[in-house]
Amino acid sequence: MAGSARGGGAVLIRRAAKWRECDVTPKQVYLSRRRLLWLAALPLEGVAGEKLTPARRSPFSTEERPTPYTIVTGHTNFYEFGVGKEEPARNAGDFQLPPWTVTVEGAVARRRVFDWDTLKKLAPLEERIYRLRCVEGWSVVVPWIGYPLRALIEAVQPLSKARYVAFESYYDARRMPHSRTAGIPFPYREGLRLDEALHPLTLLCFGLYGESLPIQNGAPVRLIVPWKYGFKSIKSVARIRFTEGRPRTTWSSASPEEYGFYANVNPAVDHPRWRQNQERRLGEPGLRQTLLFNGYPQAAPLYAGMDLRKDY
Ligand SMILES: Nc1nc2c(c(=O)[nH]1)N[C@H]1C(S)=C(S)[C@@H](COP(=O)(O)O)O[C@H]1N2
Ligand SMILES: [Mo]
Repeated sequence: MAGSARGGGAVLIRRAAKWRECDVTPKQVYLSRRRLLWLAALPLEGVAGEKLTPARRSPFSTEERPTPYTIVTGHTNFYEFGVGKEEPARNAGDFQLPPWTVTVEGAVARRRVFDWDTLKKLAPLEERIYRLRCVEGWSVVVPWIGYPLRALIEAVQPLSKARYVAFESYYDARRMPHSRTAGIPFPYREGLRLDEALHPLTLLCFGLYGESLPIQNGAPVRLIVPWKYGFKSIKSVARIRFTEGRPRTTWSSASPEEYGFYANVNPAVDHPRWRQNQERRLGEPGLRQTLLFNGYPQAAPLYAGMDLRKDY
């Protein structure tokens, strides 16, 4: 029986201020039997694993060597499918995506529900090889496939009062039982200032390594904001809302003194309990220096006049 070999440590529930992404102990054993039952009851259409051919390679791509596919897809953070790095790949293995729509609402002239085909064809797909730096101190280089989020924003025409964009992940507790012990509330939420969302580096991402996104990397569509810590790059986006006020986001609400709204990669601003000036590039020995804005200085003008230590 799946899970029987994993043993069952006590679930460690900590106060919100003590949570980190990496220190909530998983507990999944007692849920595995129920999981099989409802998977059988809910046959849904899937779209993962399809070949994707980007029209071009973006000039924003790094020349750095991409992290091997097995690491990019094997070591992930996706708390809906468990908190261990190898858990999402294992637990999402037989997950069937529901027929996908993305609802766009709030302060826009054209509120709409994008069906999957329309969303995917909104702009030409490009390959973008980006660094991704997790706040936990590891990084990867990934050949993502997608188009600038800007294309979607232009299609819905934000009203002049819109200043932020809020994102919400797909969530179904029954179908994501490992999420119940993750220690954070779901659905997962993230947000950007509108000008950050419009920045040419901000990618609406449909694939990696020439194929549609594996479930554990955020199928079928996710955000990639390469100059920010990885938790801003929300997976499996189902809802996008344009707002006047700054939206509440999952990690900055769970532990505000540890995770800010901006979460720009910054080697000079340490996390309260660990340093941020170095990182471990997965698949490589040793440590690398972490770069301001994760090595994307094009993002710097967005924060002109701001104190990056205060607005972290
Ligand atoms: N919905 C959702 N999105 C998420 C997460 C998550 O737990 N749930 N984890 C975030 C974190 S902490 C990181 S580092 C990146 C990791 O992306 P990757 O697993 O594809 O490398 O996804 C982010 N997006
Ligand atoms: Mo992360």
